[in-house]
Amino acid sequence: MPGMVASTSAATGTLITVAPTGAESAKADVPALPVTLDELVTTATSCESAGAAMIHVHIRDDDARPTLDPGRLRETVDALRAQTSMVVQLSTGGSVHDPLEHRLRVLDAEPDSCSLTCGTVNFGDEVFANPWPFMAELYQRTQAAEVVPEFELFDLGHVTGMHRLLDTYGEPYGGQVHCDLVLGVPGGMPGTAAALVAAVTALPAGCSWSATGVGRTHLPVALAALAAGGHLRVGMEDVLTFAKGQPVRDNAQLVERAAQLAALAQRPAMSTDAAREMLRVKDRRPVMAHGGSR
Ligand code: KMH
Ligand code: ZN
Repeated sequence: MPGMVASTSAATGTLITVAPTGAESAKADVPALPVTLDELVTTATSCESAGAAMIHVHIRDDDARPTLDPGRLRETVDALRAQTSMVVQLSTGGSVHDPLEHRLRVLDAEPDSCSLTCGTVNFGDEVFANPWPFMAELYQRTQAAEVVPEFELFDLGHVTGMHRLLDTYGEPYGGQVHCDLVLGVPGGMPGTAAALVAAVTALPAGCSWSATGVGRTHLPVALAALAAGGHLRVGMEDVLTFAKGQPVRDNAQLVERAAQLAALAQRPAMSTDAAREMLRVKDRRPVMAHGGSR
């Protein structure tokens, strides 16, 4: 099973990605959700201290509703880049209601990385639309803009969609194929070790991959991912209950637990520098005023 040894970083550490906000939960229901730029930056710095090396970003408007406003996206990327050293990944998934052309424009904010979902999937009562022409256009735009895509795989068929992109348009910017398996979405693949292994087995040799289980599948998927040599995504986009009857305190709590699990697995949380090297992101960090190192 070549996919089971696909991670390029299994020997050295675990990439922890934090997805702190998402587009599905309302601030009114989840007061700890970071929705303002200040809340997002504060969350990012605490999550970086706890071991996260990449942040998957959805932003909100003044009413805490999901938005893909280009100016806000740019401001968010700049602030995260100035105040953390994490790899900044913008969501191109947005919310299920965002038009495809708005999702394509996300790259204009010049993130280090962006999500790229490899197929349409039922999403609870909604549909998360990712038709082939959209995927193909977005992928080619990542190559032109020198942004590292993270292939989001909600279903086994999405692995096939990713292979089709790679076969048709060639390797991603930087050359490293990096995937994120999202399990447990109602309509996608179930959050089980068996489903994880089925998907991982079908990944391209040499790729790196993380996994996240939504809701109550979170811990089983995280443990299975570590056992199979993968990396971890955690955060309030995917999970709002820390343990039975215990709401998540904040995103850093989830990152801390992921870092503990990674350490137990003898693959401690990866530094931001190691993540940049593994993912081969373009260094867009501003050179410091004294002209020295970044
Ligand atoms: N909000 C979901 C419909 C992504 O960020 O690329 C899509 C999503 C995936 O969260
Ligand atoms: Zn997302």
